[in-house]
Amino acid sequence: MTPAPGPQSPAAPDSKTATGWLHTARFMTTAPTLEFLPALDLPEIAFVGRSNAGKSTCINVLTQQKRLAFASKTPGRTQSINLFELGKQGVTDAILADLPGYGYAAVPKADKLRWQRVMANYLVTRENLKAVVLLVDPRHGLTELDDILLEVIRPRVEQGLKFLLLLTKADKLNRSEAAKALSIARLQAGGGEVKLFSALKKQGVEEVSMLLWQWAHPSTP
Ligand SMILES: Nc1nc2c(ncn2[C@@H]2O[C@H](COP(=O)(O)OP(=O)(O)OP(=O)(O)O)[C@@H](O)[C@H]2O)c(=O)[nH]1
Ligand SMILES: [Mg+2]
Repeated sequence: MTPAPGPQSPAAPDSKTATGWLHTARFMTTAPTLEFLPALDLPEIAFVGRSNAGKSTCINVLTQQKRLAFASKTPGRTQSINLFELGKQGVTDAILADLPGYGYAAVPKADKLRWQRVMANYLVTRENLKAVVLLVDPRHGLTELDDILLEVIRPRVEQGLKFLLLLTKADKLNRSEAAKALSIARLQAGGGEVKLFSALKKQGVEEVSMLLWQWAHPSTP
């Protein structure tokens, strides 16, 4: 039975509520492998994508903190999943997860394969995973590893996992390139959300913030 919309459904947030919520972010823990990740009963939103796609920068812009997530000096080398807590007045109500990027050419093959396994395991088994934000540089488009990731999460997306394909570094595109990148990405996102984002120009910050807020605060029937 579909519940009638009423006071139980959370109102769509205004952008201030959503951005203010993201600004409460604080470091929680770092885990080198899945066994070290704490089991949590809070909605978790994972940021994934190629090395250098702009994951850490995106998290820093959304949370308005310069160095919450580190942009690694040696990209692709980080083997850790970093968790950040969200929630006003110390009441944690959601988690952001910054995952190391994949596809960095200079990483030894064995390390690459190990990390790809860790990430696939994370995406398949993380019980409280509520949403995945896949960051893609639209100048490169989806790579083979991005496609594999989409395949890995597809069964969970079909079961309700939220998905956002975020086209980063939008400041590098002119209007027609941006429009073209959006329409291509919409075809590839399989019905998931697609948005343009620029950390440099703060483009998409409010839209993405509101989406994440809604995902973390679903209506209770
Ligand atoms: N022009 C422009 N550059 C950006 C933007 N976002 C990130 N960058 C740059 O892209 C580079 C990589 O950004 P990171 O945030 O470290 O990328 P990452 O996806 O976390 O990379 P890994 O940690 O290696 O997986 C940095 O030099 C950023 O300054 C953007 O919106 N516009
Ligand atoms: Mg990073």
